[in-house]
Amino acid sequence: MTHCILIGAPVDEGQRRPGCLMGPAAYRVAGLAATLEDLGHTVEDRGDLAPAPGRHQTCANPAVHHLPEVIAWTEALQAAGAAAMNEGMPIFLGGDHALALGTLAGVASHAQAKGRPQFVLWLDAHSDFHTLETTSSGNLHGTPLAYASGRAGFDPFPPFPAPIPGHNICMFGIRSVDGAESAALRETDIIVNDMRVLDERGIIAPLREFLDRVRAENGLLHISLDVDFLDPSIAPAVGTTVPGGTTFREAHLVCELLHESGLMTSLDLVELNPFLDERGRTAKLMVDLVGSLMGRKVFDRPTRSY
Ligand code: HAR
Ligand code: MN
Ligand code: MN
Ligand code: MN
Repeated sequence: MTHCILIGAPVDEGQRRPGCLMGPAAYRVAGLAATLEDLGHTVEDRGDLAPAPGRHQTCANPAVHHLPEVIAWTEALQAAGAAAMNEGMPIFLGGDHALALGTLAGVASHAQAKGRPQFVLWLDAHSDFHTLETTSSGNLHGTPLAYASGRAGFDPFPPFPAPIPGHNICMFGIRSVDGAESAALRETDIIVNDMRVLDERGIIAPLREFLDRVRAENGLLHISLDVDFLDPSIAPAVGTTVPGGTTFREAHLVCELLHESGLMTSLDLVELNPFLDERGRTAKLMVDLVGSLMGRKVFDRPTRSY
């Protein structure tokens, strides 16, 4: 039984297609709390965060937009995330992926305080590895993993509290990486399981390799689930669809294995844009995936080690 702490993060400023701010409401309407309670967990919904108004930070890249607002979200989410980690498992209801600038900062500072290594599983079509200097879209939802890695190029942001070593970061589902991101990623030891890897090896073996390391090092595991990890044919409610994503069963299988591992300590649900949904099906699928992550199974066979 887990104490699940729902934290709404209606961040819409990290990209240019309005609607992600409706994400937290859509997860609530789709029955997230009841899904968790039916699985035997306790749920505490802390409502939606409302950050202090942005200040007046600027940066040299003129493409970057909504910088003060995103910095304000980052500060608010870092504080809320670090606090929630002491009390249960935070589930951050996004909101676009810029929210992970703050959630990663919050969980990493908590891990540092506990003297445990932080690991990150990034389930996404995109590598989100731009800095303020390299992004050409200026959309800050494309930057959180660069920030969490401690890369330079985030000057107006608070310094990332405890940069996460590349080898502790594992991406899954990747199929859209910009040139500057590729070049920067090659200089790291971040594990990039792009769709090519998953096509060749399947999704289980690379996932187990990573989870084995998290377990062996007694790590904390943050999972960041971007709607566009899923194929757009099953999850249309996202502004940045990329064909060739994971299937319904692949996604559930990842979640089921993660549950069996018992390793997840925090979770982001990001990029849901309910304005683009079809009768709530994407919101419902995301809630069902959280069900799998938190223990729902078709048949309750004795659990393997995983
Ligand atoms: N790399 C592109 C950019 O920086 C697209 C980033 C899209 N990111 C998300 N989240 N949708 O993964 O603009
Ligand atoms: Mn705006
Ligand atoms: Mn993303
Ligand atoms: Mn994405």
